[in-house]
Amino acid sequence: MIINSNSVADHNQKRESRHRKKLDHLSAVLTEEGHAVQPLLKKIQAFQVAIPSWALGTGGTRFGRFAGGGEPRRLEEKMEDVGLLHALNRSSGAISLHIPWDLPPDPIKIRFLANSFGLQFDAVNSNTFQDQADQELSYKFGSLAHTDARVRQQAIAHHAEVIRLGVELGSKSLTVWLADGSCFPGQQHFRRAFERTLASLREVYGCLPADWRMFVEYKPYEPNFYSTVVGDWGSSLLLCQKLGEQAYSLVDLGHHLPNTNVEQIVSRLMMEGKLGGFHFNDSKYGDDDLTVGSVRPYQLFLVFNELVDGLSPDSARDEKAKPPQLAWMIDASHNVKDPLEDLLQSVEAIKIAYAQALLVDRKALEAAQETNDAARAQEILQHAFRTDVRPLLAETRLRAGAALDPLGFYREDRVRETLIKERGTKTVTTGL
Ligand code: PSV
Ligand code: MN
Repeated sequence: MIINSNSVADHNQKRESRHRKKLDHLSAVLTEEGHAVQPLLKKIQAFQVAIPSWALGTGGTRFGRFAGGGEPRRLEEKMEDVGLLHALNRSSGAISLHIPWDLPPDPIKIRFLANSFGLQFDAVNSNTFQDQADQELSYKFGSLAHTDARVRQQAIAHHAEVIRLGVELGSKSLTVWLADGSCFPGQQHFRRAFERTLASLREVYGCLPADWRMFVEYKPYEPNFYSTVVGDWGSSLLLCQKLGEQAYSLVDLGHHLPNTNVEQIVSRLMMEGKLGGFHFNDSKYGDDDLTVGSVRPYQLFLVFNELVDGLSPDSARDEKAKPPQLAWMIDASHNVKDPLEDLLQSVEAIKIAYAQALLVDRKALEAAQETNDAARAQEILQHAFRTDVRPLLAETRLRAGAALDPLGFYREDRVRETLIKERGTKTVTTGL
């Protein structure tokens, strides 16, 4: 299915006068507060969030999965879905593949198809947390950390293959998330498991092309419940520092124990020039993989507050503090919502938090911090957080030819119904 640009134009025309009123009001207020609106709009428009191929179908829990209809059955249809999202918001111009769930049948054709939807390939993801049907050795007791060198070699070879495919697609980074760990005290020797992981990762690192980056994701528990080899940002940072300058830590917002101060982790990793990117999602308990901003939008804003602070040239007190281009990606699972609606909401929430963080009066905040004025610091942050920036986002969409109200358009245009007609009601996407 392709979104008809005339229908988008009709949709926008019906809403434009209301939108203008809201934008004019907000622009006047922001200008009075000393913000330059056009540069703000430019920054918001340029912000793109990659969509993971595995979030396009209905996810599930270990108790069950309740699929909706019209879900993408293969890679080409997943790309078509990301193309739909991008046509509606012009902010989702990249897809991240998981190998072997998304083995490209013909990389040249797949690249051509991506081009036709205006999409790029974001990080490629390896998978050594499951056994595949044709796999010789099992990952039941780990992969890159396994006690058996043959299993480690198999996992290293898999990573080399993922990089090779990524090169063919034009991807520029590899994300490694390892399920390796233990379920019981005493099951695994912590130091030896870490050392084996480092040695294996060094071999994978050696396969990276010079212009690639490796992202090392951490997670405190699940599927292993007692210990995880790369369980926290400290372990990830340690590995990345030992691996070299192409290795960076990746922060998945759901991969922290309850009440962890994620924004402080973000600041520390940026300080060391080792923050590589994000997997955005929201949660109440842990790796819930809920819609971004649905449970804790203030935390999301605080994360962006650190990002904007760290990315601004003024705050870079030395060269090391300037991180390279960060990778922004959603990593969510949709159990009860239509995945495409959920993703539209997530992208919007991310961009709202970014836009609000751009409004923080950094000089005033620094002054409040230096004088230990906690009340003033809170007022400054919450003033930005409570500003309704949605007209700015809508304006960037209007200018880019996207929909003023992407979710509204999605429903009016009956996109899901069309996908069901094209693909059927009982479809299962690869990898879920
Ligand atoms: C693990 O929970 C994770 O966050 C990793 O990023 C995986 O690649 C992804 O989910 C999909 O299973
Ligand atoms: Mn993740």
